[in-house]
Amino acid sequence: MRDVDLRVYFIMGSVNVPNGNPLKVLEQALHGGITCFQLREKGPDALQGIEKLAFAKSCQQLCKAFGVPFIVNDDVELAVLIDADGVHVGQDDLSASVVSSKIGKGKLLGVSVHSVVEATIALAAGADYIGMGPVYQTVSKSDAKSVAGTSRISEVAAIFPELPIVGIGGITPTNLDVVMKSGASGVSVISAIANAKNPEAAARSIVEAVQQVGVSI
Ligand code: 3NM
Repeated sequence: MRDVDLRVYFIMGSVNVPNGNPLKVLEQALHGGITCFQLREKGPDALQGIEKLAFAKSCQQLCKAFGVPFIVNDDVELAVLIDADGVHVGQDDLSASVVSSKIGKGKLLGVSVHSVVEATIALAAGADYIGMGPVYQTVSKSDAKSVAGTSRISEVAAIFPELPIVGIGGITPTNLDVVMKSGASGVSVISAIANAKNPEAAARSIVEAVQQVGVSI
């Protein structure tokens, strides 16, 4: 299991910033102190082909400049092509074990899970961390499952104490303490940063809230 700093894990695609400049938002989030970034270019209006490739490379360059891992959601070919730091897959995407063999050792593998059984399978497939949600109601994922709270996170954390977990779904600076206290290593957010008037300040307030729970950044 490779080590990754998941404490403030920002996820974004161009569709999450419809009226602004997503690269600017990412840059501001990096200035604000995010510790990990995932490019999640999904949905009917998502960039495709060469535009997606160019956008991914720009995001990757920004992350590199800040020493923050750059992870690609689902698109293993893209991740391999541009030598991303890792890939994140859901249960409906390519199986984690297939992804693991495609990206090779040394790259990060993240898997979204919703139960102890799925966590067990993800771990066996070589997952470096798992995402669990939606903890709260989310507006950013149209096919999100029903709100799960934090009980499953506690359950998985108790069984696999070494497996890093990130909570996801509707997380903000004011509701993340219970997520961290349930055993998560960090929080993943889209809208709390992407929809903020000031993404840098928004990222910083998440960093500070995580610190207050007792995890130093
Ligand atoms: N996955 P926001 S919820 C990408 O439950 C994603 O697995 C989820 O966005 C899951 O921070 C979600 O705006 C969207 O709620 C998170």
